[in-house]
Amino acid sequence: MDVLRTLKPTLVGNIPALLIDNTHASALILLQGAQVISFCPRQGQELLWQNPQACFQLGSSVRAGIPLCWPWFGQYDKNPEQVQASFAHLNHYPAHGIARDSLFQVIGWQESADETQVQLRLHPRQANIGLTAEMSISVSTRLQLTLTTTNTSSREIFCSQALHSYFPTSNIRQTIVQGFDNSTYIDALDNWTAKIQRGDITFSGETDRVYTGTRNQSNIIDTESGRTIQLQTNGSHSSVIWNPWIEKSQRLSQFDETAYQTMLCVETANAADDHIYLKPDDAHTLQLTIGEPAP
Ligand code: TA6
Repeated sequence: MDVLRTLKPTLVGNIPALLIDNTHASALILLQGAQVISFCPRQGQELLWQNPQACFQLGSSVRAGIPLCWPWFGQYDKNPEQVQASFAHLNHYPAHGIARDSLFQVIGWQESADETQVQLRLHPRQANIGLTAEMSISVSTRLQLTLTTTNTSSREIFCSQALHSYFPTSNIRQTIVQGFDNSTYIDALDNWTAKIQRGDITFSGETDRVYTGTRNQSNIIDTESGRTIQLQTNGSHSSVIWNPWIEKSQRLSQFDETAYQTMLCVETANAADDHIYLKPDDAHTLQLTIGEPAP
């Protein structure tokens, strides 16, 4: 890697990583899963939830930052039939797919006065997945992830995916998520029943919902601190909102049982009816931009 002023290779635990440090922000990216685990604007605070219980062990998924769910989201057998059929020939179906514990290669990097960019590519070790994933990450005053999935096979493939973003909050009970009013959601905690969201999303218990038909902007508002985190998306019309609350927190790996109080997941997805259809050589791009509103 040519020496760049703002991009340096490093290790987190035994996982190869990239540290980006420019005039706008700093970021830490695991090559495993192309997983951003920290993004801190120079003029602001860390925008991704920091998990003291996270384990950084090569080959095992890490509960922090923005895990990549690919080429299926969630439990494989809860996906649409076409997605399941596209990977029926595999013999291993980990939750949230195979990307988040797989090493990506660095295929490009650029720096300018405005941003530092890096491109990472996954060639799935099971060559017969038939897809490649490329993640472009741009660090400036905002963090931008662009995930491109390409069908490199000779067959049609259906897949689902999510950028499983963990965000910090002072107090989950004083946190709202704007941008989903009147959206339909599937409630994973109520037999996958379809419901309608009325007003802002608030949290008073375990929450695990797939919102479909969503628009491309949402805000996470920590009313206790007055902080807003803005999410802008392209190529996604579904979002997953998750907080494990008390009981599930006691069962989760890499998770302190009180941590539910200061985190939430707002996941930028192509899940449920918003899954992706790719003919041979087709590509789909999913983009997420995370930042704070201009002062
Ligand atoms: O995105 C929500 C969800 O599917 C929850 O059901 C919960 O399982 C969460 O992801 C975390 O999954 P993980 O496999 O990272 O523990």
